[in-house]
Amino acid sequence: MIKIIKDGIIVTATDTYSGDILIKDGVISAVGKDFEAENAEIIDAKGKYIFPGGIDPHTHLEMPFGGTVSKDDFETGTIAAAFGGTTTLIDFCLTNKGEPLQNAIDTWHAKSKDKAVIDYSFHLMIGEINQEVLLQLPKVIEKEGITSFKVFMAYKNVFQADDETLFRTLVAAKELGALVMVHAENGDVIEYLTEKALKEGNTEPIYHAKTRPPELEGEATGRAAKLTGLADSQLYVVHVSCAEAVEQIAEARSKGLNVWGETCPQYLVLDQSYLERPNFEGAKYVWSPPLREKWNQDVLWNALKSGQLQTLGSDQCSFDFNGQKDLGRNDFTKIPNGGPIIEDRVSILFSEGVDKGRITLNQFVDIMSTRSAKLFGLYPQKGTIAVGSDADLVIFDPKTERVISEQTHHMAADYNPFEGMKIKGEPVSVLSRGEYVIKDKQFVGKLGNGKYIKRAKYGKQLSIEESVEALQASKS
Ligand code: DUC
Ligand code: ZN
Ligand code: ZN
Repeated sequence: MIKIIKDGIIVTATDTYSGDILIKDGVISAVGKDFEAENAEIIDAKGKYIFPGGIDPHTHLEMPFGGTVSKDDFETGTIAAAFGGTTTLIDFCLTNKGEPLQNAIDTWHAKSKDKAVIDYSFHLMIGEINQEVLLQLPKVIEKEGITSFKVFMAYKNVFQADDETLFRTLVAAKELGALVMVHAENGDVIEYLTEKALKEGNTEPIYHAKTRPPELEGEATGRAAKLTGLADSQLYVVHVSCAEAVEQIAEARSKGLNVWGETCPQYLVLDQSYLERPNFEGAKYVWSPPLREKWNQDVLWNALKSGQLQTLGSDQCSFDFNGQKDLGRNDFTKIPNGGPIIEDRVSILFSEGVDKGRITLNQFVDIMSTRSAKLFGLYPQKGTIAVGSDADLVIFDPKTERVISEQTHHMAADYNPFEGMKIKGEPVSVLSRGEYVIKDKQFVGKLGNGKYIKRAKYGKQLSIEESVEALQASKS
């Protein structure tokens, strides 16, 4: 079936123009003016923006964490993502020390393949690195198309890896063509500060922030950046929350290092004072790194605008307030970290960023889609509007006004951290490979229609033909 999206304002990371998009066999087959075709479905997009589908580079769906499992899975999580204008996500596959990496990857395939309604891929956590792990990595890259590895510098005795592991991962990634991602906080010092806080009887949610000060994020970010320089490798710092970390990334980049940074909507619009909300409400706002003092928000926006930070991830890792967050009612260290963000990532960036004049429309597309496609080996199959690219498209009404609420969101979690926030702009329809997932604000997709995407190596773009081949291989 041929579809023609007519008279929309087409926006990419570089251009804005009005025109038509012709979709055939799931890909964009032409972009131009006044298209007509027999038997084509015509979609009127007058007055609407057409964006490439959003790419969320950072999610944790149905992930075991803190004695529980994150609430949104590949069904509710990808449906909510689609409502919000995201058509591809990259989820973190957690590994267990001493077990074959393939076991973890198989576990992640099993929980995603019959549920996802949009396309997805995986990053792989590296918790240890030894000869056995090194021997498995080429297969992870070649067979699975997993070209990004995640190292945790925090969560001592759970996920945390030491500096040797980080350095060896950086060296291996350089050789193999992968991007190393870090959760950058100094886990050893956090451990000391949390033990001290609990010993002194300080158990409320605000102590989560007080025991993870910004200096520890800045220190870990700087350390990871320096090790990257030494290994002549490449680094992507996830969920940057504060000025101290931005400074370290900017310094590394000024020296020409391949260091990239991501922030998240929560750090752009919420702040540390939310953790002090009464009746344990502060637990809804527990993330690691924690929310920071409000002035950091301007630093993060400026870093997105100036390009020192390049992407926006949701760090989607949702937990119910009742029954999950309250595991930590008497001890802030037991509050599962994270929140439901996946649905509002794109809208918040548009409303607070473009509508309020902090970033341009083209920067918005780059931050919410294109740059992640380029960094994570999805481009040009994903992340742009071009002939041959997947028809992953968002028809977006910039004029709608709405209020974010748990009452109307599509995530499974029982609260929304942005409750009551006024938002300008909303996706009206969302297409994944040419098929509607959201049509006129209604979900019309199908569970399992989302495809696993194998990604190209770092710095190496697949040609459109190679992308199509890879996609066909993943279908068979
Ligand atoms: N931080 C969170 O807040 N949640 C999931 C994992 C993480 O690092
Ligand atoms: Zn993290
Ligand atoms: Zn995360």
